[in-house]
Amino acid sequence: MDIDTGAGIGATRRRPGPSGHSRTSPRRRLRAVLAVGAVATAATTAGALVMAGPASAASTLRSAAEASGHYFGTALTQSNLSNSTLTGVASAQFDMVTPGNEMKWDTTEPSNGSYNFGPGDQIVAWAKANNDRVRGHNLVWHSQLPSWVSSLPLNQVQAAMEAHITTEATHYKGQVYSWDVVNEPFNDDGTPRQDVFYNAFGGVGYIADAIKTAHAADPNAKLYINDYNIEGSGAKSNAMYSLAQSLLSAGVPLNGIGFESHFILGQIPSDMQSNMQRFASLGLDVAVTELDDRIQLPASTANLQQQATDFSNVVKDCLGVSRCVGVTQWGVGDADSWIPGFFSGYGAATMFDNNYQPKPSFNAALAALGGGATTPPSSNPPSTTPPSSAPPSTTPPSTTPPGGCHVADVINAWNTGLTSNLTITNNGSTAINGWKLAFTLPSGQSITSVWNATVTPSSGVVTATNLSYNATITANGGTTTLGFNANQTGNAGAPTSFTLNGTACSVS
Ligand code: 9MR
Repeated sequence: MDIDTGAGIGATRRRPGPSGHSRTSPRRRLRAVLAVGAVATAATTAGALVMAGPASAASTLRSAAEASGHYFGTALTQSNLSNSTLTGVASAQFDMVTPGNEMKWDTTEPSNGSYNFGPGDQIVAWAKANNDRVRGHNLVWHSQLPSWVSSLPLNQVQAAMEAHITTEATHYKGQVYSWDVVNEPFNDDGTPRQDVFYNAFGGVGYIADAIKTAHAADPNAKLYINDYNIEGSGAKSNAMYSLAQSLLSAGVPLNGIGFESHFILGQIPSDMQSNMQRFASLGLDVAVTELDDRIQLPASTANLQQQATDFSNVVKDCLGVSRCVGVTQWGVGDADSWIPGFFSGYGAATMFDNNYQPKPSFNAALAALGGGATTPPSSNPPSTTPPSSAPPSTTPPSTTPPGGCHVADVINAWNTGLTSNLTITNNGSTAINGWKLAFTLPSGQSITSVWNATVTPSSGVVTATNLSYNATITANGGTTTLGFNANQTGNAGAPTSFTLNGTACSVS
């Protein structure tokens, strides 16, 4: 990515690094348990473990995406593969893998005619072992391009480009779902990037040539052009649209457009769905290929809620376009993201924190896919209401709700943590104004973050107290939701009982 023009914010360059394994948590009741090490089993296991009732939705991104014929992917690098915490989350949550760097020209053909597919092969082997597909990334790009290519006499560039594409696409023939054949061909103003390929061909003719060459090598791979800052309409998106139109009318076997989607918090283009739809209407697949949503650090609770809204919106934008095949996040967790290394002062851009704990954006993306909790934390409260700054209600808790209360507890667990989404129902005939929900966390669990409530203390017998905006739970079946992330050391069980304002609730 050209950082100076990327996503509208200046930056300094540097670079980051990565981090288990999921397994099933024994549970009873209404609960989705996030599985599992071997992804071969993740989708089915997660599905099989989900109990009846409103939370009978898929509990992982991959299973929820698959339920509607989509995928949910991640980028993985070679070094990621030695981090078992990271690979555990990756195998449980994602079913499409994009090699972060391992299929780029500087790795695969560092010198003219000398190929190295070892790193890419490792990623492909991991993906296969985990029942994942692979998005090949990429064949022709101005960046991560070895200097021998950019310093070739211009009349030798076409032959070098075609040889590179043919050799790499043939090596991975039948092993990749798609190829980003040409990556980032436009400047932000919509003019073509004048790289060595453009210069050698005297224009954008290299793009058609590259796609035809890739098609000849691997006729079954879906062939994409991939770029950033084309998610909403505008000059760059228009330029991509015109290019796609002309390629298709010339019979070039272009199959799809990749929308990288490196977003800034709160800045998801409102027309992203309609913009993707116009490409789809040309007969192309579309995909969100490198999603992240960067936050100025430190990230506040309100920021994380906004990020949840952003992820939810992007997922919905994709699901709203019938030819949108899937969403890929760029890296498994915040610790793996390129953002802190490239955009000084920014980070927290993914759905999993530095310790691979799911963030509100995970719950929101899962809910947008139709999985997980029935009421995602992202939808309550609205993003403009920062839960962190909302003081706990001073309203004294009302008395016992006649008719009782009910607590539904949906847990997503993995080997070192869990997310609990709680729905309180007031079955009484009078409204509750101000509430305290008390419960005992199983030993080894310690709450790390909370939404829609304050919780104290963080372990043992804890009390969750309403915030000002959700003090009232209306009568006769009114509900409110809250949730928390917790660390755990092997016991991902749920509290066995809950009391609301001192009265025991039924539990499911
Ligand atoms: O994630 C990749 C990072 O490790 C590399 O340092 C960087 C170098 O350009 O490329 C990153 O991935 C890029 C992707 O290949 C194309 N779109 C922009 C991504 C972020 O820079």
